Amino acid sequence: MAKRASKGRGTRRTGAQRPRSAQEVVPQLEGLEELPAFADLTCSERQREAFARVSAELAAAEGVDVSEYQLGCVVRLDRGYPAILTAQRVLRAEHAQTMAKEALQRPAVGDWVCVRVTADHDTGRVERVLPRESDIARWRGSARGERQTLAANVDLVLVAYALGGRFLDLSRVARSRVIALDCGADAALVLTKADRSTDLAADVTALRAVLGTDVPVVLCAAGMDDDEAHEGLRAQAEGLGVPWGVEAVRALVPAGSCAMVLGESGAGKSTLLNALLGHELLQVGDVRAKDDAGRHTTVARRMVAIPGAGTIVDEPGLRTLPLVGHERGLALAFPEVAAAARGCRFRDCTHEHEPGCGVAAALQAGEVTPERANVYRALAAEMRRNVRELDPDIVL
Ligand SMILES: Nc1nc2c(ncn2[C@@H]2O[C@H](COP(=O)(O)OP(=O)(O)OP(=O)(O)O)[C@@H](O)[C@H]2O)c(=O)[nH]1
Ligand SMILES: [Mg+2]
Ligand SMILES: [Zn+2]
Repeated sequence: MAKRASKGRGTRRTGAQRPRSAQEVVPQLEGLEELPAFADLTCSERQREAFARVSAELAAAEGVDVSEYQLGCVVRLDRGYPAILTAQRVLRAEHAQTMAKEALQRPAVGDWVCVRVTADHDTGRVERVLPRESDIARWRGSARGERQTLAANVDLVLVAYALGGRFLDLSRVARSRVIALDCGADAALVLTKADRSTDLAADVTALRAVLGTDVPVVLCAAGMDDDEAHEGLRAQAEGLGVPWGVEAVRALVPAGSCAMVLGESGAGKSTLLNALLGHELLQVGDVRAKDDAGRHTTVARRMVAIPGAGTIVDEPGLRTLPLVGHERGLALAFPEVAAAARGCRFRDCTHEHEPGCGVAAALQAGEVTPERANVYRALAAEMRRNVRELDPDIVL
């Protein structure tokens, strides 16, 4: 039986209550299960060099021994408090005051950091975040909001999308991939709750038409217990040429690599990770009967080591994924449409009705499909709108 949230929503602090200290809010280190081993995490050469440089500089500036600085990886973030894994141990850490003063990047899960650990303390202090190989971020609070890093140094974004909803949200799936590519990671689509789809073939065909055939797609129903039904779905998936089940997800995340799950609340992300782990580590929540919406069960960002594979970061569900300045990601996700758009007569062509439109010509010539052109147009239009809102003087 899966662990379930006792309440629909997290209890909210009211103004009258005193703020709780870190010790009260943050789970004790003893309770941190399934952390990866330090040796299983991959730190790039560039990050190692940065660590050597930064720790030497800090040691010289502080007049302390360089051995007080260690290389660590942020494996958990609970309400902003990181847990850091070093070659020696796992420790809670606070942020160095200089980080706020100098407006330095705050660490995210997956970040490699330079952490100061003194022998008489059981907590560390994050001094610097080392350069990121990828930075999976989303725009929070529409176009005038801010970029929020969800996870760093992730190789692959597992876009979790639940089948059987009111409609198949092609734009949601496409935008998730655009964001992953824009942020320097690859993306794979994990279609969860396959048992709820009323027409698996139609769903897969429609998604493939928009994503193209080179995007890995996996079908699964990790939250369904019925073995017989699983076999039926596996056969259907095989018939459609789509890898089936939890093992197919595991195969996407080879040892030494790091992935994260990205999806709406209730998409079944934690359920999937529990199935990969082989036991119910992560809390799973109900969805609202009315509209299938999840209840934001996962609140911590947390890296778990998957047996026989790499690591995966469980994430809280995200309702919106606005596109703001993701042109590069859009071009990477839709290269043939972006190439056609470069041939448009007008620089601000919307590819809807303008004369001399390269996309319209490519559609005519069959070089671009209507399914992909439609989603590209919609996402590009959204980006144009958002950038205007961000800065009314910019014309795209
Ligand atoms: N029918 C069906 N239900 C599933 C499946 N996988 C998950 N569920 C249900 O979907 C609900 C939400 O699952 P979670 O794993 O908590 O979803 P989540 O994406 O982690 O949600 P947040 O943590 O809120 O972001 C639970 O009631 C699960 O039992 C599945 O394969 N089939
Ligand atoms: Mg969850
Ligand atoms: Zn055009």
